[in-house]
Amino acid sequence: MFSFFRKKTPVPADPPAAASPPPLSPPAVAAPPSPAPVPAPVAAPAPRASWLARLSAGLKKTGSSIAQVFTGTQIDETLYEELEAALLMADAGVGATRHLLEDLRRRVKAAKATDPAAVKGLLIEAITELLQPLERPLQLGAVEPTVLMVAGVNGAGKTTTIGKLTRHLADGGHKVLLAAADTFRAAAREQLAVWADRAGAAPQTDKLVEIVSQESGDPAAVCFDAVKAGQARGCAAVIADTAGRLPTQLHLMEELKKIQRTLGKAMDGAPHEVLLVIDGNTGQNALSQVQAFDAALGLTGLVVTKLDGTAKGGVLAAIALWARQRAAGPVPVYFIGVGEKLEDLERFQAREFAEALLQGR
Ligand SMILES: Nc1nc2c(ncn2[C@@H]2O[C@H](COP(=O)(O)OP(=O)(O)O)[C@@H](O)[C@H]2O)c(=O)[nH]1
Ligand SMILES: [Mg+2]
Repeated sequence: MFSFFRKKTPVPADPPAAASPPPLSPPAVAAPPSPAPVPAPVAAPAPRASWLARLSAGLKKTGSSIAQVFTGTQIDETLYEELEAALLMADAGVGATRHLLEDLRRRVKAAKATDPAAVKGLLIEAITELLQPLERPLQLGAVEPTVLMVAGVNGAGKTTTIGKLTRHLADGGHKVLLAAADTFRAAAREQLAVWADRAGAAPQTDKLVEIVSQESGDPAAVCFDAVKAGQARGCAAVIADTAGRLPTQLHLMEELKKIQRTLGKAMDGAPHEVLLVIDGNTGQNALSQVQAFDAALGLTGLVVTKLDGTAKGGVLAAIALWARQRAAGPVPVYFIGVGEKLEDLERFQAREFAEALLQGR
């Protein structure tokens, strides 16, 4: 089993004649000095600080409007009212806003806080606790190949996210097969092929990434072939990139279910992961997307992209509140995207996110 971006654990040194691929290296910690100079990879992992800065910058507007609430001199009803407005503006939704305010009042009482600045710290605690169940790493490798199916609306960032994930896998020495099941848009095949090239471009990751596509193929058939090829070629992961669709396009949702069933026919237990990619700018609509795709497919994880832009970030709170009541348990947010480059994908961490949300810089 391996998980992505194990940043807090030191990377064990490879034995001299290691035959097995190295574990995924965490992009955030400084890599141990390597004896031989390795040509620069396509894009070196950004230091964690700069990555966090991009997240905070993206959420800046939300941060400053929430931070504004705590600039007064006393903790009174006006403070709570302003905070309610700021959380609603940040896309947290009515339910999560109410939950957070009630929790915050309890915390303020328990801490006997009198300074508004202290309330900000307590709000970070409240948000962290709400988001915590969403924090779970994506574990791959229990079965080979691990089959991932990626869904979402058009333009959410599916192909980009797949490119980034593939890069991290290939960097770790894992063989990946991409299934271009987005036969809906002719350009999508080429886009995925470009990502496959980029992902495999670094010398050490060369030949680790392959792509299966069919000129005018049925997406389910492409996925079937990809899983079979992945098994035959000893791939660690097969990732199916599906065409974007709205949950209201019922025939397209049926097609997605067919892809899921077909993956299961190609390999017992597949797809092992069903990921929904959501654009962080979608606001409250993101929650209805999550619910609809979950009802159709039974999601195993989420990726929230474009948090570097004008996203308000509060929708994660709305998703977290919904996830609490989900019969199958909370659906984790495996990754968040903060840019278009290969290294702009990071594991979701509840506390980090809560802090970035309230930064206000
Ligand atoms: N700023 C930003 N742009 C992103 C991010 N992820 C994807 N994009 C951009 O969003 C657009 C749509 O992405 P794409 O992967 O093609 O979406 P798909 O239709 O879901 O496959 C592209 O221009 C990407 O570069 C992100 O995290 N931040
Ligand atoms: Mg795409």
